[in-house]
Amino acid sequence: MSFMEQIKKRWISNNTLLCVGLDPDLDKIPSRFREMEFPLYEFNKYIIDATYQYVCCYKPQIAYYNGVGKERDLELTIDYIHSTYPGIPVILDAKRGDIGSTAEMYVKEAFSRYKADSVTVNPYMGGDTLQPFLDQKDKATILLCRTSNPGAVDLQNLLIEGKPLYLHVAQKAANEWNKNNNIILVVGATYPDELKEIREVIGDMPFLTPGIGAQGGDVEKAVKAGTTPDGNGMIINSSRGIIYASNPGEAAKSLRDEINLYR
Ligand code: OMP
Repeated sequence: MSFMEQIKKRWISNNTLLCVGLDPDLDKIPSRFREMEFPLYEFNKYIIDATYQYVCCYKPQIAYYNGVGKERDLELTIDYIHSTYPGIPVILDAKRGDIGSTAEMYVKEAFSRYKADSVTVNPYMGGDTLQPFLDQKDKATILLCRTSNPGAVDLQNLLIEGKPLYLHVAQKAANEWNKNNNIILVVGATYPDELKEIREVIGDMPFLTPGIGAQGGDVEKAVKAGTTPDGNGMIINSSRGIIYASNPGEAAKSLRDEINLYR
């Protein structure tokens, strides 16, 4: 089953738009995991076992692993999700993007090495650099469109031909690049007006929406602005807000329920 089919199924069968971000920091995880051979993997297993019923997918951010030489923990984590909870897809958050021949290697990294189902990509080098990702019909390519951080305005809001750059990205994605129907857009929860504006121009293309929890995004505003008319269309990520909660299972359930209130 393709990523898009899996995520749509999971939105409905498990009634959830929540994505838990697996961004474990060795300095912040409980000390009992630190002495283990694969500390980040063991911590992730604890998070996954506590939250799997409440999520539509998981999103490990690659820097938390390769920044500290823990790539094996990432491989083991993705393998654990697929083998223990089949039907829950994995987004590798790597924000790749480079000329075509290098992009081919990034495709191998995400899909052959790590066996992710989807990957985040920076679209600013243009359509040819996205093609190797988009050619993977069963995988989803998640393009940065309007990110959640305060400095997003520096470039993404610049007006070009009267329109902010992020709208150009959204429209190119919807009208030119999405021949295989496998594009998702990153639009942060911290900017609900932009969520609404982008939703209006792109129809029902899904959003990956980070910025809930630690970054302070408002759940009600984000869900109301970003969902499609059927109450789906969003993958809403929280990383630190869930993984460092005293009870991650309860935190995931409560965020899923809060999201569902406004769908
Ligand atoms: P928390 O703020 O801890 O919930 O983490 C947010 C996660 O989403 C991190 O893995 C970020 O790298 C990622 N992210 C953003 O925070 N903002 C964006 O605009 C895009 C992403 C992303 O692509 O996932």
